Amino acid sequence: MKMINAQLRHRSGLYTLCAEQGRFTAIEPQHGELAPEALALDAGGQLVIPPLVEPHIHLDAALTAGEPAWNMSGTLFEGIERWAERKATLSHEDIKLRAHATLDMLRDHGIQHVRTHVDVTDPSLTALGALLEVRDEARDRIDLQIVAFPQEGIDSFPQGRALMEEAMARGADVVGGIPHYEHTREQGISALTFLMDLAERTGALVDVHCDETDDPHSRFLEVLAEQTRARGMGARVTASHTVAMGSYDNAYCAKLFRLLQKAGLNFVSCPTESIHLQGRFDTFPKRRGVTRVAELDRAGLNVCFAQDSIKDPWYPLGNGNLLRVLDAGLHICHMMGFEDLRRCLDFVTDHSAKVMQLGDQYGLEVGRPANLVVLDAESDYEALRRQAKARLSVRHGEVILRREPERLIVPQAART
Ligand code: 17E
Ligand code: FE2
Repeated sequence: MKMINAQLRHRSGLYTLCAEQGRFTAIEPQHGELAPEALALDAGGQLVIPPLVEPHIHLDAALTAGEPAWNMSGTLFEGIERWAERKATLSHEDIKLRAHATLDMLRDHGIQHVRTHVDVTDPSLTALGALLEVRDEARDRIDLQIVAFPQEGIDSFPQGRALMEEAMARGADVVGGIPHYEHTREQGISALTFLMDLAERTGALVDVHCDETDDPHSRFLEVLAEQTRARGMGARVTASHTVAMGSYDNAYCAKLFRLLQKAGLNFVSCPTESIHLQGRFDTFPKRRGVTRVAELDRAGLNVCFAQDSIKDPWYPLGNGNLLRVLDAGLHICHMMGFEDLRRCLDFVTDHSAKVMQLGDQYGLEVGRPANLVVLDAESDYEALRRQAKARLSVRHGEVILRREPERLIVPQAART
C-alpha cells in the first residue's frame, strides 16, 4: 500500500505512508502536494489517523431494545431486568447476527479495535460461545477483545464464580465485574478480590463496571484502585463508568485521586449512556451522572470515551458513530476549551488503545500493522465540529471501506 498527501495530527506538511505485507515500511514528509498516482491511495490533504477504538460496548445486547419490552423508567436496574427477559430467549445465531451487524456499523465509522462485554451470568454461556466465534470471523474487519461480564453479579448470582472461571477458560480476554450491583458492600469487595485473583492467575486484563450509580456512597473504585496498586497491575486494569465519582464530594475525591495516580489504572466514560441512565432519582437540580473526565485527564490518568450501547435495554439510540459520543462527552464534561478541542481525538484513539493494551499493534509507526483511517477533515477540531466521516479505512494494508463524498443538489431557484 502507498498513501500520498496525508495530513497527520499535530504535524505540518503532508506525508506519504507505505506498507508491505500488512505493516508500515515508511512514513515520510513530502515536499508539497503530490499529483495523483495510479497505484497510490490519495488522502487529498485530509487527516490520516490510526483507526478509532471502541473500548466499551455490549455486543450481546445490541439491537434488542424493546424485545420483549422497553425500558420505561430509563434506569440501569430496569435495563438489567429487561435484559434478563431477553437473555432467556437468546440463541447462538441471534447473537451472531446482531454482533456482526453491529461490528459492521462500527467498521463503517472507522473503528477497527473493539472491546465488548459479554454477559456470563447465564448457565449456558450462550452469548460467550457466539462471541468467541465472532471474534475469529471478524478478524479481517476488527480486533475484538471479550470481557467476561457478570451482569447479575459474581457473589450474588448462583454459581457466579464458577461461570467467571469457565468463561476465562473458554477464551475470554478480560475479567469483568459489577461490584455496585452485588447485594452488599461486603459482596462487592469479595467479588472484586475474586476477579483480581482470577485475572492475576490467568494473566488476563481487567475491566470492571464500577460504581455505575449516582449513589455517592458507592466507593468500589477505591477498592479496585488499591488492589491494582498492591498487585502492580497498573494499566492492565480499567474502571468503566465510575459515575458515582460525579457525586463524590471534593474532599473525598482529593484523597481518592492520590490513590488513582499511584494505581495507574485506566478509565472509560460512556457519556451518552450515563446522561440517559443516571440522574433518574433526582428532580432539580439534576446531576449529570458522568465521571470526572477532565479532572482525571488533568491528573495525568488515562481516560477515554465509549458508546456502551447501540439500541439495547439500556439505551435506545446509537449507530456506531463514536464522534457523536465524543461530541456529547466534551459538552457534558465541560471540555470545549481550545486545548481539549485540538487534541480531542486522543479520547477515541490513543487513550482507548491504552485501555485495550494494544501496545505496538496500534499507531502510525514503521513496523506496526498498516491500519489507518482517512477522516473527512484536516484537524481534530474540524473532525469533531463537522462530525467527519471515515472516507477510507485501511487494515493490514488493504482497503476495507471506501466512502464517496455526499453530493447535495440545490436547484437554481433555491439558491441565494
Ligand atoms: N449493563 C450495565 O450494567 N451497564 C450498562 N451501562 C450496560 C449494560 C449497557
Ligand atoms: Fe457497559
